[in-house]
Amino acid sequence: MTDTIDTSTAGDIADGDEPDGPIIGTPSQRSRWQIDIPGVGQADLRAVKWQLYLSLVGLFLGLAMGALQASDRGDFALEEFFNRPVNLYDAVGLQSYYQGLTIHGVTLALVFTFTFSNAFMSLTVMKSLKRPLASKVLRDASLYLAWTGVALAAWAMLANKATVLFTFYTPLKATPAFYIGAVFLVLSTWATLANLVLTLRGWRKDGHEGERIPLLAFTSIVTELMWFLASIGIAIEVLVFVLPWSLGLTDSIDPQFTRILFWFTGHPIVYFWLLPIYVSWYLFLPEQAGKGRVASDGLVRVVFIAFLILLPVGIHHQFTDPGIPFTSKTISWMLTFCIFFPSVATFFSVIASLENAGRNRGGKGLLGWIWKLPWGDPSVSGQLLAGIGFILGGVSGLINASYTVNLTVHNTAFIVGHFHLTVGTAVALSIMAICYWLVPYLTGKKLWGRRLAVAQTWLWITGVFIFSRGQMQGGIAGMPRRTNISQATYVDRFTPPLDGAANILKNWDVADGLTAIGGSIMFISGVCFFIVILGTIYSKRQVAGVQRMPVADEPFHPVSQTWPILDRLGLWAGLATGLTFVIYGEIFLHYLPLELVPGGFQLW
Ligand code: HAS
Ligand code: CU
Repeated sequence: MTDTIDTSTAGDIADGDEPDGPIIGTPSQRSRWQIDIPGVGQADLRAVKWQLYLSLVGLFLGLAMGALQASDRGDFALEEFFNRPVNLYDAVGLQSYYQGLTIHGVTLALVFTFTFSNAFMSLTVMKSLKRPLASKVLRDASLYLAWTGVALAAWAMLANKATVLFTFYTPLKATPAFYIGAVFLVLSTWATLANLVLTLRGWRKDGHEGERIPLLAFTSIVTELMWFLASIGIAIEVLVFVLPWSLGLTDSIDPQFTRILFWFTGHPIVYFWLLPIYVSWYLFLPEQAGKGRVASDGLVRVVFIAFLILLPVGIHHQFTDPGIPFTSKTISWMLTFCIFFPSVATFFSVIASLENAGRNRGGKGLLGWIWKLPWGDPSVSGQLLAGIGFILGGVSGLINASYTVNLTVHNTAFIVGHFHLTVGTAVALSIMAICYWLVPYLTGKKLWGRRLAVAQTWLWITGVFIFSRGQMQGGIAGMPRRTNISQATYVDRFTPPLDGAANILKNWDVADGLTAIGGSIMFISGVCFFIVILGTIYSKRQVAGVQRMPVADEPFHPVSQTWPILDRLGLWAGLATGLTFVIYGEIFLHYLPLELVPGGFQLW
C-alpha cells in the first residue's frame, strides 16, 4: 500500500491553502518535509493535531489523579513513614477522593479516548482514501465542540460541582455544565463520523463506484459507525432525562432506568476505545515490526462487523441490578461470550502478522522470531507490551462475563484490575506507543528521547501488572471498588495475614500496597511519556523528506478473495439495530412505566 508521491508542488503553496498535491509543513520546512496523503493541507493537519493534543491533556489530568489515588492506597505506609496522616488531595486543593476519581474517569475514559479517535480515525481515512476530509465545517466543528465540551466539564469537575464519577449514576446530580460538556464531546465524535462518511461518499463519486472500500478506511468507519449506534443510549439518557433534571426543568428521575440507558452505551463504549487500537495492531504494527502482512482481509472485516452487530450486551454490567428480567441477563452473558471471539481471532491473526514480520527480519524456529522484532522501537515495544497486557485483560473479561462468578467480583476492586489491563493498557499504552510515530509525523520533528520512550513502555507494563495484581487480589478478598479505602471504617477480617508479616501487613494491606506501588510506577511511566512527547514537539531536529504512515502491505488473503457483502455497511448497521431492538425491547417491556423519585444528591 505504498503511494506514489508527487512532490513537485512542494514549496509553492501559501499558508491556509488547500492544495491538490501533497504538501505540508511551515513555509520554511516545506521543501524538506511532507506527509504522504495527497491534498491534505495545513488546516487539516492542524485539526488532527489539536484533537490529539486535547487527548493528551486528558491523559495528563487523568494520570495526575491516578497518582493521588495510588497515594490513598499507600496511605498506611505513608502514615507510618511520616508519622502523621498525609492527605495529598488537600494539598492540591481537591475536596475529596471522589472528586479526584471523577476527574480520573472522565478525562481518561471519555476525553483521552474520544479525541484520540477523532484524530486517528480522521487521519487513517484520509490516508486510506488518499484525500482530505470532505467537509471543512464538520472538521472544525468536531474540534471546537471537543475543546468547548472538555472545558465545560473540566470546570464543573474542578469546581467540585460534578463529583458523580464517570458513570454519573442518578440520583447523584451534577451541575448542567458537566452534562452539556459531555453532550458537546459526543457531538464532536458524531461530527467526525459524518465527515468520514461524506469522505467515503466523495471517494466513491470520484471514480470508485463499485470498488471495495480499502481495508484501512473500512475498519475506521465501522469503528465510528458502531460508536454512533452505541451512543444513542447515553444521548437519550442525558438529553431526555438527566440534563432537564439538572437544569431544574423536571424534578424527578428514575435511577434504574437511566442506569440501563447508561450501560446500553457503557458497554460498547469500551470497543470504541479498543477498535482504533485494533486498526493499529492489524494494519500498522505488522509493518512497523518488519513489513509483516495482514493475514486476511476478509477476517479483519468480519471482526469489525462482529463488534458492530454484537452491540447490545450492556446488561453484563447489571447482573446484580433489580428490575431487569433474568432472561435478558442470560442472553447478555451468552452474547458476551460471542463478543469474546472477534478478539480471539485478532489475537491469532495479529500474532501471525508479527511472526511474518519477525521472520522477515531473520527470526528462526518456533519462537525465535519474537526476539527479532524491533523491541528497540518504542512504538513497537509499546504496542507489543500492550497486547501482552490485553491477554490477561481479556481473560479477566471472561471471568466478569460468567454470570455466577460475576456475583463474586462485581463492584469489587477485581473489576478495576480488569479494566486497567484493557483500557488502561491495551488502549492507553498503545495510544502512547502510536504517539511515538504520530507526533513526529504530525509535527515534522524527530522523536526525542527514544531510549527513554522504550523504558517508558516497560515501566508501564511492569506498573500495571503489579497494580492489577493488587486490585484483583483485593477484589477477591472482598475489597469494594470506588471506595476511599484509606478512610474506610471496616477492613477485611477474613483473609489470613501473610506468614511472618502478621504484625506489619494485615487484611487488605497487601492489595493496597501493590496497588500503590504499581500505580506509582504507572505515573512515573506517564511522566516519562510526556517528557518524550514535549521533548519531540519542542525539539529543533526536523525530519526531511516525505513522512510515511506505516501501513501494512496487501494481506495474504487479499480483498479479491472476500465476499463483497462484507462492505454493505447499511446491512450490518441494520442487523445491529434489529438485535438491539429485540434485546432492549424485552427489557423495556418488562421495566416500564418509569419509577420516578424526587430530588437528587450532591454527596461530596
Ligand atoms: Fe470489560 C467491565 C467483560 C473487554 C473495559 N470492562 C469493564 C469495565 C471497563 C471495561 C472499563 O462481562 C468497568 C466499567 C465500570 O466502570 O463498571 N470486557 C469483558 C469481556 C471483554 C472485555 C468479555 N473491557 C474490555 C475492553 C475494555 C474493557 C476491551 C476497554 C478497552 N468487562 C466485562 C464485564 C464487565 C466488564 C462482564 C462488568 C463487570 C462488572 O461486574 O461490573 C472481551 O472483549 C475481552 C476479549 C479479549 C481477548 C484478548 C485478545 C488478546 C489480544 C492480544 C494480542 C497480542 C499481541 C501481542 C498483539 C480475547 C488481541 C503479541 C506480542 C508478542 C510479543 C508476540
Ligand atoms: Cu462490557
